[in-house]
Amino acid sequence: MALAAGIAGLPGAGKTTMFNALTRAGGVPGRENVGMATIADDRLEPVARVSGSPKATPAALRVVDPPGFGAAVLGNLRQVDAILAVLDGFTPGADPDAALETLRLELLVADRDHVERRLERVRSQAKSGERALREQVELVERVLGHVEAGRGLGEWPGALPPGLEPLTTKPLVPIVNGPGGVDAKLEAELAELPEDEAAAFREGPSVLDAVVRALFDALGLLVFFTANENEARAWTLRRGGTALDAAASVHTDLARGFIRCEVIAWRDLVECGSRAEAARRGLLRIEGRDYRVEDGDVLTVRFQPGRG
Ligand SMILES: Nc1nc2c(ncn2[C@@H]2O[C@H](COP(=O)(O)OP(=O)(O)OP(=O)(O)O)[C@@H](O)[C@H]2O)c(=O)[nH]1
Ligand SMILES: [Mg+2]
Repeated sequence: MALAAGIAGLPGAGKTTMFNALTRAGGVPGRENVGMATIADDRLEPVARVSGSPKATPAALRVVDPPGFGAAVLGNLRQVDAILAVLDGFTPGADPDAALETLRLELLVADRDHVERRLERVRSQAKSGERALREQVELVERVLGHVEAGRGLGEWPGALPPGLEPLTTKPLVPIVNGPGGVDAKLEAELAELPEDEAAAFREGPSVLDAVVRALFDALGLLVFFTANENEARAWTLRRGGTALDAAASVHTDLARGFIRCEVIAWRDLVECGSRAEAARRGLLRIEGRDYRVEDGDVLTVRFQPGRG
C-alpha cells in the first residue's frame, strides 16, 4: 500500500483546505477525508517516451485529514507514516510557532494516553504471573515515565514495547498555511482548474510540490520506475530498499516468483533512446533480490508466475 501522511493542526488551521489542494479529492469539513496526492516527477515522461508506454502514472502518497484536533482525533493518525502539521499563517496575528508547540504537546498527550491504555492491558494480562508479561509491564511503565516527563517516543533509547503505535516517533513536517508560506486556499482553488491554466496563473511550479517533496524527504523515500508497452509508472520505496522490496511494492506475485531484476539508470535509458541500445552499450545490469535500489532506477523484474 502507498505510504500515508496524516494532516494535523489546530481547529480551522486549514487542514481540509490543504487536503483538497494536495489531493483534489473534494474533502468535506467535519469528517475524515482520505485521498491520494501525486508526486510530480519530471523523469517519468521521458522514461515513458523511450519505452513506448502510452500511459504514464506518477507515484502517489495517501493523505488522511481527520476533522478537528485533540488527543482522540490525533489517535486516527496512528497508522500514517508521517504527519503534516498545517499551521495557521493567514489570520491576522496568527502565531505558527506557538501553534506548532501546541501541536507537539497534543501529540505527546495522545501518546501518553495511548501508553497508559497499553499499560492497563498488559497489567491485566500479567495477572497470570507469566514472567515475560511482568517484564513487559515494567518496560511499559518506564516508557510511560518517559512520556510523562515530556519527551517524545522518538527519543526513547532502545526498542519500544510491542503493540504500541506512537505518534511522536513519526516525522513531523510543519507547513505554514498562508501568504509567505503555502497558500492552501489559493492552491485548493487552482487545483480545480485544468493543469495548464493553473500553471499559467502561478507563473512557476506549484508550491504544493514543495509540500510533497518535504514529506518525501521526511519519509526517506526514493523513486524507481517501471516501464513497458502498456504503462510507465513511478513508485516510491524507502531508501535502502532492495530489488525484492521494490518488486513487492509493485505486486506480491513479482516478489514471490522473483528471479532477477534488470536495472538501467533513467538517464542512461533516455540518452540511449531504448532498452536495447542501453543493453548494447553495457548500461543494463542484471541484479539479484538483494540489490539496493537507487533513486531513478528503471527496473524490470523477471519472475516466475504463480509461485509460492
Ligand atoms: N485566507 C485564507 N483562508 C484560509 C486558508 N486556508 C484555509 N482558510 C479558511 O479557513 C477556514 C477553515 O479551513 P479548513 O480547511 O476547514 O480548516 P480545518 O483545519 O480543516 O478545520 P477543522 O477540520 O474544523 O479543524 C475556511 O473558511 C477556509 O476557507 C488560507 O490559506 N487563506
Ligand atoms: Mg477539517
